Amino acid sequence: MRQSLVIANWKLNGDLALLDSMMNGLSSQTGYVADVVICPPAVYLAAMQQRSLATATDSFKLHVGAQNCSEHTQGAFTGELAPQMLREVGCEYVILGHSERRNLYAETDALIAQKVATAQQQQLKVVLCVGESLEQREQGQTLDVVTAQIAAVLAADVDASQLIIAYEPVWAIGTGKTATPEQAQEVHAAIRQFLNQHSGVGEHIALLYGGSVKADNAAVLFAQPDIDGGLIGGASLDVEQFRAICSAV
Ligand code: G2H
Repeated sequence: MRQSLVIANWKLNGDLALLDSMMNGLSSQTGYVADVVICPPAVYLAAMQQRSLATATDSFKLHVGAQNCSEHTQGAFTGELAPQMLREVGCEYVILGHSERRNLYAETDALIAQKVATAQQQQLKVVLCVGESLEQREQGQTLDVVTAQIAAVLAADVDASQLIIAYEPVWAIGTGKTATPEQAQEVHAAIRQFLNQHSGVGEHIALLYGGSVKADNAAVLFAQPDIDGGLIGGASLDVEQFRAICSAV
């Protein structure tokens, strides 16, 4: 059975007060089917790990994730965070290849592949983000773009079976425009088929949808056969809304 996951990507938002209210709000309810991961800004990771341990019960634990990491494990790289440092403060997951990293920080497929390889070598579970721009979708290039982004990572020294892939159409990120369930399912099915053909792992790895997921559209997206959960930005900053999304899997 594939892992179901709901991952909060806080981006450059939130503070310790939100961390407390989010963790209290989520842990006061039980019965989530999905594993729930919070990826706050990196300065809050250690605090989150302490709170996660304090609020964990036999049936529920919040998992800690980072939004980025270095492709290096040490050295003269001012401002960078190495995967094993993230591990040491409790991170299990790391988001890599987010379109904001690709577009605002000029991260290339080659760099992202290096980051994935290093992160996996340091035992982080990688959430690899892929997705097309509006222009690429309108030109019918969606599947080519998405599979090329995945192929670049598979060409590196990575364990495909340990990847989690998040399909995030760039035109749906933070815009309020969500892909329709049919559009999302079509791409997820194609990604699964591509992974089957190239690594034989398509049936086993979790594929998440991201891009303006909210409490009122989560259930119908998560009901699609190839969507195993979501990567949630804006709506993960609201305790009640995020809790409803976690319960929609
Ligand atoms: C896409 C998503 C989270 P939002 O970036 O990764 O953000 O839900 O705000 O579109």
